[in-house]
Amino acid sequence: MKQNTKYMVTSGFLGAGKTTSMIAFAQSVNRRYGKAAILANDLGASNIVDADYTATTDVLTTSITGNCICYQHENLVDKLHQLKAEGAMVIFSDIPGCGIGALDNVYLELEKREPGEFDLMPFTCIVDPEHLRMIMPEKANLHLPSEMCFLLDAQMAEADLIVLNKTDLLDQNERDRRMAFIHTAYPDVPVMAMSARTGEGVDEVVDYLMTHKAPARHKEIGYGSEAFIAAENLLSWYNRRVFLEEKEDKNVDFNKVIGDIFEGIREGLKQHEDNVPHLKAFASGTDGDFFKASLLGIDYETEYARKLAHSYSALSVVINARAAADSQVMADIVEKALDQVEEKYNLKARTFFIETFGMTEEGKGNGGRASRY
Ligand SMILES: Nc1nc2c(ncn2[C@@H]2O[C@H](COP(=O)(O)OP(=O)(O)OP(=O)(O)O)[C@@H](O)[C@H]2O)c(=O)[nH]1
Ligand SMILES: [Mg+2]
Repeated sequence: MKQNTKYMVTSGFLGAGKTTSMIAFAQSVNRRYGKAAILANDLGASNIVDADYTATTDVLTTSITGNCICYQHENLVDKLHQLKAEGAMVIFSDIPGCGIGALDNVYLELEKREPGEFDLMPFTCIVDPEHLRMIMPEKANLHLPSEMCFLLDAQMAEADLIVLNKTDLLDQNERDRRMAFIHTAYPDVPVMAMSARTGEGVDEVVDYLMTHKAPARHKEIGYGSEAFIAAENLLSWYNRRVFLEEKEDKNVDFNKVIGDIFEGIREGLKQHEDNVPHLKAFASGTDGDFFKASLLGIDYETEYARKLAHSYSALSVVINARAAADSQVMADIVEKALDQVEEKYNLKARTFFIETFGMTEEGKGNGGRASRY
């Protein structure tokens, strides 16, 4: 009997490791089951770090931009068919933004409108052990608005499977403490642990996903509630592609340039008492040389998934910020950080793409307000 294509959505908070996990899952499937694919989803028109980064891997990949897959069903189904036609037997995708609502908007819609077309794997929430401390009894202050706690909780409550990620950062005691908390808080949801970075526990999660089906039943998690809107109101998106060129055509170490841009943004956010759950940058050089960095908040070190192996006299850099800051404030902070590196490294910056918007900001769509005059 011909097997249906399996499909899964990962949810989770900003920077929890959804993209890294999908890559690890897909590589595990490729190695042990058959062909996997990733459908990377993000908000904004284009110039998305996650899509560029995922495309550097050996995994079959495509992306959906513009809006969350929750709100573009036909487009989602078209992309799934396209990946299926390219031989994918398992497809992983993620949801951007608040990270909730895909159970109703994706799983239940697929069951209703494309019954039997895709085998839905457990709806999986990826959890960052650091973020989790915000809602554990210690109520850790990570310099993020308290409204974010609603999202962390709702994401886990909505899931068919909770995966505690980044176990490489935890000792046994810290790991046990978090697993015990999740078990107690969400007693009906299975919990597993892994490190998408080192691969520890990834095959076990994939085996679970490959052998279980999503119940695909509505859960009441406060989607659209006042608490949800309060959290959504605080998040903003920033996407930019900027071409940085050394004015005298000299080679520059762009690892340092982008590192300095991140430090400038960190300083600006600190001054405004704002934060960025996930700031990302991607740049590609020649012959597969590329750069990818993440900053998961002003209090943490910048993480490098990859640094450039060579110097360049010019490079196109994609910067994405998923911030807990006003969109205009965020835009001004990035502008200032770019001005500083232009000066320091004798660069000329040309911006080819920029967009910035609050998640709920009026005017974000392509519509206006009727004139009263
Ligand atoms: N130590 C460690 N870091 C990880 C692990 N998984 C992901 N990361 C890092 O966490 C950061 C964020 O990972 P992403 O996969 O981009 O997270 P995400 O959930 O896709 O982020 P958004 O799409 O912006 O919400 C990156 O620097 C990753 O390298 C892990 O298992 N261990
Ligand atoms: Mg991602």
